[in-house]
Parts: sequence; C-alpha cells; structure tokens
Amino acid sequence: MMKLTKLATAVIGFVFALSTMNAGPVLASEMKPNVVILLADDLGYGDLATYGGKAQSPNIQTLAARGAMLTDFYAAAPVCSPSRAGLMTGMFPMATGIHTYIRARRPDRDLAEEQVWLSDSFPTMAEMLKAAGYQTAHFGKWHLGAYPATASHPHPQPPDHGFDYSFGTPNNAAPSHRNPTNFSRNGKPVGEIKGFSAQIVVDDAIAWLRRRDPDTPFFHYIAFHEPHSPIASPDHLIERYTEAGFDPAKAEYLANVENLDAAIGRYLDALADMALTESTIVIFLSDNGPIKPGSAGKLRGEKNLVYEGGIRVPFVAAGPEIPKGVFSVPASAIDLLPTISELAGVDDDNWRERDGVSLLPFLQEAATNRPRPLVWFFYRNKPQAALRSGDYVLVASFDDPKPRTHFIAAEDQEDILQMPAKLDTFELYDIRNDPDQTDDLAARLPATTRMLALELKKILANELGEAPVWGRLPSRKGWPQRVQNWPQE
Ligand SMILES: [Ca+2]
Repeated sequence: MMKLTKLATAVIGFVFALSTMNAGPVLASEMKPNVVILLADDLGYGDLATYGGKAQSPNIQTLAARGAMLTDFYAAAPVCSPSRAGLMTGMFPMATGIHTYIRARRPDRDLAEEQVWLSDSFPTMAEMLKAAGYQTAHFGKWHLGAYPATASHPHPQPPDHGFDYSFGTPNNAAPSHRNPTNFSRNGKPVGEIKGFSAQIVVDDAIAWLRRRDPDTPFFHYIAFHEPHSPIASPDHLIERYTEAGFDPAKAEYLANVENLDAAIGRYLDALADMALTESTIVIFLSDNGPIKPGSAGKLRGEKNLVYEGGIRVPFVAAGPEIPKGVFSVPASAIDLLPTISELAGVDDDNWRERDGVSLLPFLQEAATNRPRPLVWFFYRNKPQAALRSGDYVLVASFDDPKPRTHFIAAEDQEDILQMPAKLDTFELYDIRNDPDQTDDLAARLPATTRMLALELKKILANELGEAPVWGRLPSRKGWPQRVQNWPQE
C-alpha cells in the first residue's frame, strides 16, 4: 500500500474539474461545500484495515474509495493539544505556545495547574468559515484550554474561536467511553449520558444536521475520544476480536477502533439520507500516533515522539473537488485550513498564507516541494524536534538533564527558547526508502544534514520566539515528574 502513488485517472479527473470550474461561473443555486473534519484521538498509522492494520474499518474504507488517501500525512504534533492547535490555526503549534498536552483541570479544585490555552488572537478554521457564511459546530474533545471556562480558568471557549455550537468534553471522555459523565453543551454540563462516546458524539452531530438551516453551508469539527484511553468498547465487537485470537487488551482496542468506524458510518449514512454526500467534503484523520496496544505499523516510535510513528497518521478525504487516488505527497494537519479555504472558495488570501499550504496544487501536480518544510517540536522528550523536506527526515536532539515531563512550569518557557540553539545531535533518514528509520544517513551526508539542521533551528527559533508567554504558570518546584514510563524510542 505504501508503494502506491497517485492514480493518473484521478489527476486527469481533477484537472478536468478545474478546467470546468474556470470555464464559466458557478451556478447561482450552488452553495459552498459543507466541510466535516472527523478527528480520531491517538489512532495509529497501522491500526485501520484501510492502512494494513487489524481493526476493521469498512466505513473509512468506503470514504477512501470515494476520494483521496494519503500515505505521508502528519499530525502537527505527537500529542493532543499542540496537534489540535496546529489543525485549527494552520500554524506550526510552536507559535501558539502550546508545547505539550494541556493538563485537564481537576473538577474538585481550581489551581493554576495548567494555565495554557489556544489564544483567541490566532484566527481559526471555524472563524474563517463562519466569516464565509458557514454554520459552525464542534462535537467531542476540545483540549485547547479549560472547557467550560471557570473563574480561575477564564480561557477562550469554542464560540471565541468561531464555533456557533459546542457539545463535548475538556479532554478525554470520563470515566471512559462508556456512559461518560463529563460532556457539556454550550458551556453547561449535561451529566451522565448512556452509551459510547463515539455514538453519543455522532448522535448529537446528526441531531444538529436535522435542525440546521438548509440554505447555508455548515462546518462540523467532530473530535472523537476513541481510541484514546481510558477505552471502553461494545461487548459484541470485543468478542469478535477475542474469538479471532487477540488478547483481551488488544481485542478491546481493536473493537474500540471498529466502534469509531461504525459511528463514522452512521454519520455518513445520515449525510446520505439528507442528500448531502455530494455537497460535503469529509476529512478523516488522527491527532497523533498510538500508544500500545495501538499500532504505528512498521513506523518507528509512537505517541510523544517525533519519530514517524508519533506523528504520521491515517488521512482520507472525499467530496467535491477532492481527487480520487492514493497520494504520497508529504502533508500535515496544518495544511487543512489553507486547503479548506481553497475548497470553500474563501476569497481572502490571508487564509492561504499560513505555515501550512493548500494541498490541492500538490495533489494536482504531484509536486513534493513545499515552500517550507514540515517541522515538529515536542517539549521535554528526546528527540526534541524533526523536519521533513522532500524525502528527507531530520531528527534532532540534545541531552536535556531535566527529567522528562508532560507539564510546563514558569521556568520552562525560558528553557524552551534556548532549545533550538542546544540541538547538537542529528539523524537523517531517506523516508521513502527507509520508512522505519533504521538507516541513519547523517554521517554519510554531512552537508545535507548540516543544511537541514540549520533550517530546522531557524524555523524553531522563529516560531518559538513568537509564542505567547504564559503569566500564571506554577513553578517547577514540586512539579510531578514522569521519568520511567515514557517510551524511550
Ligand atoms: Ca491524541
């Protein structure tokens, strides 16, 4: 599957679609396309049957067959919050100041444990589409700050970022995907809901569709909790994988992914029932790599690492003007905002001038040369940064004597600014021929390594230098630290 390249017929079809578009005015009766993003949480590159994995995914498979499947698509970061910040803004997440996951506020106390959020000074995809006349709605996991806001955590909320409606949770579904108790609707807690999170989220999205204004296009950002822990899956699906010989933990995980696929199927069926399939762009992806028992396939590493397994994720998209085929162009979640701006015919060029780029010309021409390389950064885990330029992937690190941690303290902000200059160890991989990153070319290609290292340091220094400085973070002293239970490589 990874050897496949773009289908020639898809290119011809796409070029024809473009030439048709340019040949005359769009019919007055034609609305802008609806846009739907379906985001999985911690789903690995090797989990879905669609990507050669063990979890049955017939509905995602159908979506892929209708449109584009990308083999080299990346999350913006190897962990939830910065990944979502990049997706929402089209920016490298380093510039948003969200360098690791945002710790969830404990419901029983309001401490300054995690005073980090997506600033409403950064324009988002939802704001772009709302300004273009779309109805906008968020469903599921938020994880870009406190949700709902509180007096001690007065963080921007979905409406501050362009969403007309929001039904979801601050971070994971709690206590698990089964019968979650932590959903809120438009800022008001709704109490326990019976069922599984993926189905609950889709039920609410379908209900929204039924009451929408049919004369105005819509944007759905549906951020599923599956298959992030703590997982829970329907018994009948678990049994199927247990009977197929998987151990209990793996069976529950695979059942969880299949339940996610089933929920997506119900949503796609609802679109079809409302005759919306032909007018709706549907994009499916994951926010970062997996943790065990999830699978990154043959990619190296997993969640929390900037090796491929932590950042490369499944991606399929279908709908108006999405070419059909399997594509190997390097692409990222930061490209979605510029791509959607083009698909939705948003006239303001400012939306195209993000760190991400519109993917349409790349899919059309099979170009691989982006104006800027893709860059990843993750706080306090080694390696600390990576860059992809063409088929080269550079992985950068330095020996950080401080313990690994997920949490960011006040003192860390100065350390982060110094990190680009400290990077002194580089690995270089030809990712097309060495997708599992086992053959380090750095010693054999010193000039290339040096050039890419300089580029990476420059981009990181620029982006990190623009980030907000958080004023209310606690001190590192006494901070909980995790040293032992992180993946090493
Ligand atoms: Ca995640």
